[in-house]
Amino acid sequence: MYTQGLDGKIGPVREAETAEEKEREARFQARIDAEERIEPNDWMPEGYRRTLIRQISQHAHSEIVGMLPEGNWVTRAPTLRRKAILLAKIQDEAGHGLYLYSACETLGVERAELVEQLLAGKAKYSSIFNYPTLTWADVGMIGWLVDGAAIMNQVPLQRCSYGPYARAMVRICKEESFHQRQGYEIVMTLAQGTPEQRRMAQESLDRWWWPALMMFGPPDSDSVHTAQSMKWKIKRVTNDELRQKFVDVTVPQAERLGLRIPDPQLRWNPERGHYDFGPVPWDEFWRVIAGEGPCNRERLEQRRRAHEEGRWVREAALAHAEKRRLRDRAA
Ligand code: FAQ
Repeated sequence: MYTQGLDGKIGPVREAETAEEKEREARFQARIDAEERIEPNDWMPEGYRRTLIRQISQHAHSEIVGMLPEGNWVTRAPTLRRKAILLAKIQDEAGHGLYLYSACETLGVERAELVEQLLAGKAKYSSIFNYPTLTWADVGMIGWLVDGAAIMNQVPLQRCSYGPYARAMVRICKEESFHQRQGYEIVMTLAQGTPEQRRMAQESLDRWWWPALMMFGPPDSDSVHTAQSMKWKIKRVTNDELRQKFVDVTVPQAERLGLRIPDPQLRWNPERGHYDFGPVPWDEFWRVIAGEGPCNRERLEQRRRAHEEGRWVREAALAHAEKRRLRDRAA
């Protein structure tokens, strides 16, 4: 198994070597098997800690980079009400990023270090945020499909074995479910609108459907981390199982909207009790996560610029904290 180290480099997890180490790992696994929560001060295998840092930091980065595609529409939202809702949603995503960075810091890594990894292009964030938002319908599609997929993945994470991550997920899921509904409502308005609005919704669904299915990660057969993460109960459900669940709940919603899912092989399979669906374009997925998606460069440049422009705020906050500390000490 391979995990990302604190330096952002991927390396093999060191196996327990001595009898004492093996015994400690066995006790740890027994706690996991008994559904006990692992807390920051508890002993944990290095691989468990590194896997969590990798996953939680990627998740935090996704929330932060995820603000950019929607942010593109704040100035062009069609009404004041839509603008206010969109602003609130984007602020929620920033909040999610902050809870997640905080959860990650409980594992002994500094947030500044994690942000550095993102800006240096060493850390991943969700593939979905490397696609452009070309029309207002895309904002609806992000809420309906992207937040919908995010919730599907995050609900089981509320039962993750690591306490701080699981607890962060509870609040995040509540907010994501509101996000999903606001997206669905935007798409519904368009789907019930003029022929041009309906076309806009359909064209957007055509572009977002496959990237949304890719959010769940590669097929289980190609997923390097799933087996160990399931054993540690970091992940509770596999990538393919979640993808299937997402398809099963989303297809009837599309039917209700009168929109067509762009997959000629999609059909209900009564024997399996699930929808069968066509092959996901995995080549595209691997290209996007290797940095070659339509907007990868733009997203990182925008984050780097924002980080640079926010430098004076961070420095001012630190200077203020230092002044207060000195004042308190003198008093
Ligand atoms: N994008 O072995 P696995 C949101 C990487 S939040 C990019 O299956 P794992 C809110 C994976 O990291 C969306 N990379 O990995 C919002 C690994 O590479 P590594 C984010 C991906 O970790 C909504 C390699 O492929 N949610 O949307 C992706 O067991 C609207 C092999 O994969 C989370 O992060 C991908 N889609 O399973 C915000 C949830 N998939 O690290 C704004 C937490 C896989 O070895 C607007 N994360 N990779 O270099 C997870 O549940 C898991 O990490 C998975 C991947 C399921 C994403």
